[in-house]
Amino acid sequence: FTADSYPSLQRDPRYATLNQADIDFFRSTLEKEGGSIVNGLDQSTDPSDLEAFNVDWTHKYRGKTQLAIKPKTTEQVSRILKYCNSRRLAIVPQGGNTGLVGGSIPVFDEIVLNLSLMNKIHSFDELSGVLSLDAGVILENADNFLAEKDHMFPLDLGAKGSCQVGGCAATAAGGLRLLRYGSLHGTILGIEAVLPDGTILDNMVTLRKDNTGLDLKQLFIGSEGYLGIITRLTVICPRRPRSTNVAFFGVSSYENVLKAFSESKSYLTEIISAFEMMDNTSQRLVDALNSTQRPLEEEHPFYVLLETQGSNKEHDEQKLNELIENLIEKEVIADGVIAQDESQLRVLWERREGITECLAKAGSGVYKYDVSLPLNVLYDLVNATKERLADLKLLGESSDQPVIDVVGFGHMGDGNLHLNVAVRQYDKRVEKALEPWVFEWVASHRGSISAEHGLGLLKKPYLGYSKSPEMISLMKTLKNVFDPNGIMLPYKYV
Ligand code: FAD
Ligand code: 2HG
Ligand code: ZN
Repeated sequence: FTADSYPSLQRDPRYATLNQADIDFFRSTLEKEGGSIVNGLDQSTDPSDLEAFNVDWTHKYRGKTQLAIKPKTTEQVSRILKYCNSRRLAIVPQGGNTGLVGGSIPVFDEIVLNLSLMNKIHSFDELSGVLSLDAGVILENADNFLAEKDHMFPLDLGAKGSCQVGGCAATAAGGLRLLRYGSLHGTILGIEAVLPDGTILDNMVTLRKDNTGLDLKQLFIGSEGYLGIITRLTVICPRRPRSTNVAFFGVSSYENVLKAFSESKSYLTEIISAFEMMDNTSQRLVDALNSTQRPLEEEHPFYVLLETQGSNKEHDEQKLNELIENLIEKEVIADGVIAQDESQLRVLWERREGITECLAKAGSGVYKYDVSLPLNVLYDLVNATKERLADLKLLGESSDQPVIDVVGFGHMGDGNLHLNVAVRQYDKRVEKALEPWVFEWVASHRGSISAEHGLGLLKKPYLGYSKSPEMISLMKTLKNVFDPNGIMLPYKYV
């Protein structure tokens, strides 16, 4: 995707075009305090240096920025935004660029404001578990830091080695253990953000409770950079569990996956930390690219990865074993294994966390739909999608059929399905067959068209399937209050 392939998207002429005086301003603002820029207007800059800022993780979207700015301090962010606002230069904030909805790269020539140099951990209070850090800290680095203090970051996801805590906050990322540790809307206690006019909003609260006026930080969590730049966060972090167990089940039907979920919650109550569902197609894709052996000998239509985290290994193992005996006895699961050590545990998680990467390598493109649905109809969407694509003769083995596979997996414990359609190459016929059909299907089953990945460019036209006209209108009013010149995240979100 480039903007040229969507004629309905036009560069907004109200935005200024970058010139040499702008570059001089950015350079003088940044370089003396350790920030940096990648300047495409300079003939000596290798065009490939800007490539990483212009292309998204899925390689579906490509922008044409001529400038990436990497500030080092909040004050620099403030001066840059103030300048861009006065000049009406459009901006796209960028964290680790792992987002899956085309939000983190420019559509046209927006300036990329990349947070990667703002990567300091500022403080950690071992008694309260409150961590204070820059937005550009990589999630895995934050968690490794906390591991040394016997704590953990309350969010974990497959992109942890690249995504930044600020990017996670900006997308309200959900991840693998939301069912246990809750949403970032609850665990982020404070935020420092810079508004488009340069105002620094210091809301770095370290208190669990703070009922003083409107909770403005919540507007930034999940705002995808639409209202301003998140520069710092405070996060409440739980103790690292002393015992973690992982089981992997083969299940004969989706109905039995639902039963297994209900029984697991009832047996494991306080120690359940993840319940992830995967269909067999997803596991075949993992087999094709992953050298590790399948955990279960036979193939099953569905698989479940179940994790417990607690403080007493013996107690947790006993509970898990009892659950498995019960599930096998009732024929809810067909087969199952429990990881016996840390390396087996990692192998089992790789079967789940590796799906996205394997999908990306299955063909030359993937259409991704991240939706919330009532659990009883969650997998019906995958079946309905397969039927539709087969009826339209788009799914099949011949090389003129663009769709290779339709895959369903996700955070079952949170009612979150990841529907993925892997294609030999991106194809307008597939896109037309799926959009807005998928969103209509989701809305008609009272679901949400974005469970955790956000709206970005992909879902902007479809927000009306999940939000009423009154709510969308209020969002636009708020946008005008925060960003009257509309310099942040143009062409996307709402
Ligand atoms: P980016 O991709 O750089 O940006 C995302 C959006 O936030 C963009 O709109 C950008 O403009 C904005 N933004 C970024 N930083 C800031 C900031 N400091 N201030 C304001 N706006 C900002 N998501 C889940 O929810 N759960 C998962 O389990 C999950 N697993 C993933 C697994 C893989 C392999 C991959 C590739 C992605 C996965 N994601 C998942 C997608 C998810 O959205 C991101 O990984 C993460 O939240 C984005 O962080 P980032 O730093 O890469 O942000
Ligand atoms: C996950 O849960 C991520 O692994 C990515 O949210 C989902 O690839 C996807 O569709
Ligand atoms: Zn996910």
